[in-house]
Parts: sequence; C-alpha cells; structure tokens
Amino acid sequence: NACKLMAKQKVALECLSYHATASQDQTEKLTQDPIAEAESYNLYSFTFTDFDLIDDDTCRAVLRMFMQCNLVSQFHIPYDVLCRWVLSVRKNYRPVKYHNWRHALNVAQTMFAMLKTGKMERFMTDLEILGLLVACLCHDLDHRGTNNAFQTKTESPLAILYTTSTMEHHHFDQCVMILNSEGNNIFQALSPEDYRSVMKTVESAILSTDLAMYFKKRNAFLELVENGEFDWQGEEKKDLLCGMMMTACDVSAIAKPWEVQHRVAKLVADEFFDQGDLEKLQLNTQPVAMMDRERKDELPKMQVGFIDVICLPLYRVLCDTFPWITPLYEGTLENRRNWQDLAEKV
Ligand code: 5BB
Ligand code: ZN
Repeated sequence: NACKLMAKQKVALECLSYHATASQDQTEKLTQDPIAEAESYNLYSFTFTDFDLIDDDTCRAVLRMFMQCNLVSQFHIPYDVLCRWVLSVRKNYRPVKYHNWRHALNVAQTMFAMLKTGKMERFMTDLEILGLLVACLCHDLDHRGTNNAFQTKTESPLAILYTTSTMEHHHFDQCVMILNSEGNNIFQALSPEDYRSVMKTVESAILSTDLAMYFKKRNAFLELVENGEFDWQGEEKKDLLCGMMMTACDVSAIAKPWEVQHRVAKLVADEFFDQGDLEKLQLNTQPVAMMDRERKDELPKMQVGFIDVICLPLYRVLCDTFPWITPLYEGTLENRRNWQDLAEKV
C-alpha cells in the first residue's frame, strides 16, 4: 500500500502540472454567445459529425443539448458555471489523434440522439439523463492515446493505482476533480441525495466504457432482454442498460455514413500505431497487429471483426428492444459491407 500511495502522489503531481480549468475571460465570452438551434448542429440525427464544427461550436453544441433536455432549468445549473465546466472539460482532453474532446462530443451527441430520436428518455429520469450526458463528455478525460494494457506493461503510476479498468478510473477521477474546482460544479444546487445519485450514475457509466466490463456485463443484459424485460426500472437493471448505452455511444463512429466512418477509422488506427511505435521503442516488444504500422493493410479485415464481435451484436439486441435506434444497426451493416469489399481487394 506504500506503493499505491507513491503512485497516487506521482499521478497527482503529474496531473497538477497539466490540469487547468477555464479562464474567466473565456467563460464570459461563451456565456454571451448566442446558441444556435439544435437542428443547425444536426444534434437529433445519428449521422451527426463534428468535422464541420469549429472549436467554439463544439461547446455551443454541448450547451444546446443540455438546454434541449431542460437540464439547466430543472437542476438550477447557473449558466456561467455550465459554460465554465464545458470549457474545463474540453481543456482536460489531450490533443491525441482519436481519444480527444471531439470524440467525447460525438459520444455525448449519440447519447442525446438515442434518448431523444431513439425515444429512450422514457426509461430514464431527468437526473439519469444529466448523469449520462456528463459521463459521455467526461468518459475519456486526460486520455494519453494508450490503452490499459500499455499502462500495465509500462508499470505506469496509474496502473499501480488501479489494476483493473486503469484508464477508466482515471477518467472518472478527472471528472470529479473538474467538478470540485472553483466555479465548475454543475451539480451544486442538487440535494445531497440527488448529488450522490448522479455521481453514482456518472461513475458507473464511465467505468462501463472499459470494453472488458462490456464483455462481463453483456450476458446479464442479454438474459434480461430474453426474459422480456420492458420497464428497466430498479438499480441493477438500470445500471446494465446505462452500461450498454455507453458502449453503444462509445463505438458509434462505426455506424456513421461511410465517408465519416472511413476518416474516423484512420484516426483510431493512427493512435493505435503511435502506441505500437512506443512499444517497439520503449519496451522493445512487437505490438499486436492492430497497433503495428507494418500491418496497416489488415485494417479493413480488423474493422469487420470489430463490427461482428462487438458492434453488430450490441446494436442488434438494443434495436430489438428499442426499435427507434435502428439507424445505428443499419449504418453499421452498411459499413461492414464497405470494409468487407476493401478486405477482399487486398
Ligand atoms: C478490440 C478489442 N481489443 C482488446 C482487441 C482488438 N479488438 S478488435 O479486433 O475488435 C479491433 C477494433 C481491431 C482494430 C480496430 O481498429 C483498427 C483501426 C478496432 C476498433 N476499435 N475500430 C474502431 O473503429 C473503433 Br471506434 C474501435 C474502438 C477503439 C476504442 C476501444 C475502446 C472501446 C470501448 C468500448
Ligand atoms: Zn471513448
């Protein structure tokens, strides 16, 4: 445990030098910005992409989603606190190729579209909706472009601190740290009971974005569905549902129109290759195929595998239960055809 303490100190020091919240100037500016309507950002569509948004618009789109869910009025979130919090969250993403702020925005938008267009909000309380949107925006905070296995292999302080779901625990820690920063607590007006409840939702949702957790919980979820579950109320059932929704949103780039999916897959691959380079250089080890630049020709085949093993089964069962989210399934199927075609050309 002395070891863990040391690790915690190291992580804290490292984060102190990096961490910062939004400035007053920046916050005031955003507070005074007019926020365009949801349609102009395409927020209700499963085909949303951030590609055409300038940086300022990414924050405005987030504010618009909070307003469309009535969260600002419902939970008495002071508007300047909300603006500061959004800017602080953005600031605590690193400029890595894929796991950056724009990925967080895309994940949050898919959650928004699933709740609204997908009509899943009827199964959630407003407090749960607040928790889910916050979780999506925070779920990859301070990602370094390397995965859990890399933390373990390099014996990083984070891996010593958290042996399982290493990065996901860190993302949640960062989320809490931002909320606890002066003028950033969007939950400040909540009753102690609601506060505990929303933090529980956020924590569980962020931890469920570890793919290992998805595989662990998938069967329990399938069992509920097979037994004809329809109301999804009760702590355990709700938790399972939220976890599946988080994964569905996290991988939703796979369901986008082909041009978007193709571009995003390149970003994912580039980040994986960077980790592979680090493994070759720092650890003197051969990276797995997915992270090996020399094997980039295998990308289409790997995407087909990713779709078949993770994405389609998840979207299939979710669509059977919540038919209004079918565009996620259809889009993924379409992309599978395209990746399969490319795989056959190699
Ligand atoms: C994924 C699980 N991993 C432990 C081993 C590799 N697989 S995979 O074979 O399904 C795979 C997935 C292989 C290659 C991949 O991308 C090559 C560019 C992917 C892949 N992963 N493709 C994607 O488009 C996306 Br999006 C992802 C997700 C990357 C983030 C991983 C965390 C997901 C949390 C639910
Ligand atoms: Zn993510």
